[in-house]
Amino acid sequence: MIGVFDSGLGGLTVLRVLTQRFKAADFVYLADHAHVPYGNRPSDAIVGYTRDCVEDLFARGAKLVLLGCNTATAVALRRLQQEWLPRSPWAGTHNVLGIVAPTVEAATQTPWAVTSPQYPQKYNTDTIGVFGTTRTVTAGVYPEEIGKRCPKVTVVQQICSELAGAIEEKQPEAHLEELVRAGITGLLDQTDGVPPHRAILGCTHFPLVEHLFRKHLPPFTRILSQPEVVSDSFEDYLARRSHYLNGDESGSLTLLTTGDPVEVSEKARVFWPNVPAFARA
Ligand code: DGN
Repeated sequence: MIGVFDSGLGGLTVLRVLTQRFKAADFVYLADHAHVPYGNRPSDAIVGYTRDCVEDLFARGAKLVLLGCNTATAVALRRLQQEWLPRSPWAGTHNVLGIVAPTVEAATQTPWAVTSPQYPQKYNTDTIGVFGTTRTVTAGVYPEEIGKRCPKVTVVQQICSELAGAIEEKQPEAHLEELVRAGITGLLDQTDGVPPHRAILGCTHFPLVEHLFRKHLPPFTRILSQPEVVSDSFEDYLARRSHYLNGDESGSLTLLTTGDPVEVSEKARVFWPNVPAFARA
């Protein structure tokens, strides 16, 4: 059984692709609506809530838990992996993974092969743009992780503070487009107008507006959307560590929330039109 955790519903974009890739595996998704949004909470609180939810998923039979949220990954993953898990009863048999590392791996994998007649002089520096929530951007995990793999790459980050909320509230497409355009303009203001070679959509809500990023970024900017890149990486990871799956998996999907399951099930349809109903954790 594989556990997927998120403070809210954005992780459903990743879960949906994972369930398509691993049809025989059992999945349990836990959303911490009792404490959402994590964005304006102190780091210790985010680490504590995330740990409680990971423990809950372990107790339900998941041996591997993916934090399907950039904010929780940015703030809590390292502390859980380094400080909590090794001293817990789950040490050695269970594991917790995040979604920043696989995204960075995909973004830095292949050599840059982009040239643009549009920017002949300036377009000679490798640049990765990162769009994310305030908390993810200020945590600085993307520049840090990209820097470890490719120190010469320039990382430009842009906070899109209202976009995740607007997507969740099903705001009109024109408003979402305005927010995406504002984000892209904010990023380009930092690069002298030169578009990045690659753009990381560093929030699990943003795949729902990937078409708007595509519309307003030039064709030579490669967009990295987490449901695909995280699922690719997860597939490689599990191929080498099948012991995290139990032998008797049946392709089940359980959706749980620490909030109100009726309200959450309704909201979840924004992310996955015929998603099964949530139950109370
Ligand atoms: N989707 C979450 C993430 O990937 O960081 C952010 C959700 C939010 O802050 N509203």
